[in-house]
Amino acid sequence: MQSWPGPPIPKLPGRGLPLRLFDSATGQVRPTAPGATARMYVCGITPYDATHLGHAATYLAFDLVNRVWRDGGHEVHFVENVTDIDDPLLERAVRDHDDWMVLGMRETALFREDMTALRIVPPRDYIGAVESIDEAVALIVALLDSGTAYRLDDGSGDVYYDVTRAERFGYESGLSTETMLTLFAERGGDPDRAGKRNRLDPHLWRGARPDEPSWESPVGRGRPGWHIECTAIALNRLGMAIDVQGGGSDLLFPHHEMSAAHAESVTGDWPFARHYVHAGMIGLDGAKMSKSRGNLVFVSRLRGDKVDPMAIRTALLAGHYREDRPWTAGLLDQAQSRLATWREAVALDAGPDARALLDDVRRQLADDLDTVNALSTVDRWATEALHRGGRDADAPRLVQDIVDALLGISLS
Ligand code: 5CA
Ligand code: ZN
Repeated sequence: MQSWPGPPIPKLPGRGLPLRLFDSATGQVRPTAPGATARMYVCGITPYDATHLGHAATYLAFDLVNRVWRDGGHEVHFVENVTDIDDPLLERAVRDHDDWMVLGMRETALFREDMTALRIVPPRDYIGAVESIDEAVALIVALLDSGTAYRLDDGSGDVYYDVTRAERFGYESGLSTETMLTLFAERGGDPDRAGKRNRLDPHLWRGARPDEPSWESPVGRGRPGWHIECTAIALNRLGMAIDVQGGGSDLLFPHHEMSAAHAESVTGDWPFARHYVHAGMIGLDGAKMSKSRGNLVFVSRLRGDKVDPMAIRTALLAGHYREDRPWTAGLLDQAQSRLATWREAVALDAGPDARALLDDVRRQLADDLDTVNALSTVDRWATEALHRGGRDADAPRLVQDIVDALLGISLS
């Protein structure tokens, strides 16, 4: 699939620090330790509605991971998917008398525009579920051959994954079986489906149903399950022991737990990822912002209202990526005035020395992406530059480059 244009990234003097990130599997902030090329898979959108601020916040968090690694001297192989076939997309298309494929293409195009406006560094591989059906099928065949997957014998053509075959099942989320069952039922699973070996078994293949799109394959006619799609797309491009598997915290279970388990079953190798990283949920009016609830603020709507995308970016970075946090209009106002101050300061002919600022921002971001303090560090320099002045003629340009390269905020 076509990705989107990458923003220019200024090169900063010296080199950034190794990135430490909270890992859901161990419950600890641990150093990432990528090789020359860091490998990251981030779950993409299900394109049946426009990008809202919750999506944007999650993609911003992983954009910072990308930027901090690059500043540390790594290449980054970043892969993202588009779930361009799935139940919610089909339901929306039916509701609106729309063609599911055109709906997906339209919302994906809007997503690309939003990502471009927010200056998110694009993935090297941006891959749709539909275009990778053969990849998912190959994994399902391997899982059937090893007895890890099984067919229901009710004529549906459905294939399930036997979770008891995953030696370490549950290690990523660390949840009790009871909680897993609750979340599984809430998030697309079918614990009460008759004929399954275990209640938590997720489907790998959905046999063709009348009025639903389906594809011919060696496992029959139908379409792949959601988790195996992400497994296939990630595994075929990045391999095992990737540096980061990422998404919002609502994906930790079952989606990420299952996609990691699938990868581990197929390869016989462990772990799928060295860090499992999850962004907190953005809320609105006291509830998680979600397409199913409809309490949404769209990035595209704000852009349409002439809101500076850099203010959206700054507003979302003003909170820590792991915190569940509400979106408020006040956040946008604060971001706008913050940006105005920063822009005024970097337009000065000279300012206070900014080398300490570079060290501080690098240290703060390397510490589990502490954007809250990184933004305050820039505030302090800007306030000093505007009120006390400074003699360093290179400082305003350096600060502009730091804010651009590390925080992705363009002040020009
Ligand atoms: N296509 C799947 C992943 S393979 C999916 O979850 N799509 S999505 O469109 O529902 O969400 C896209 C990303 O945004 C996911 O990482 C999800 O965890 C994240 N997300 C969804 N809602 C919010 C929210 N309110 N706050 C923060 N992140 C969110
Ligand atoms: Zn996914």
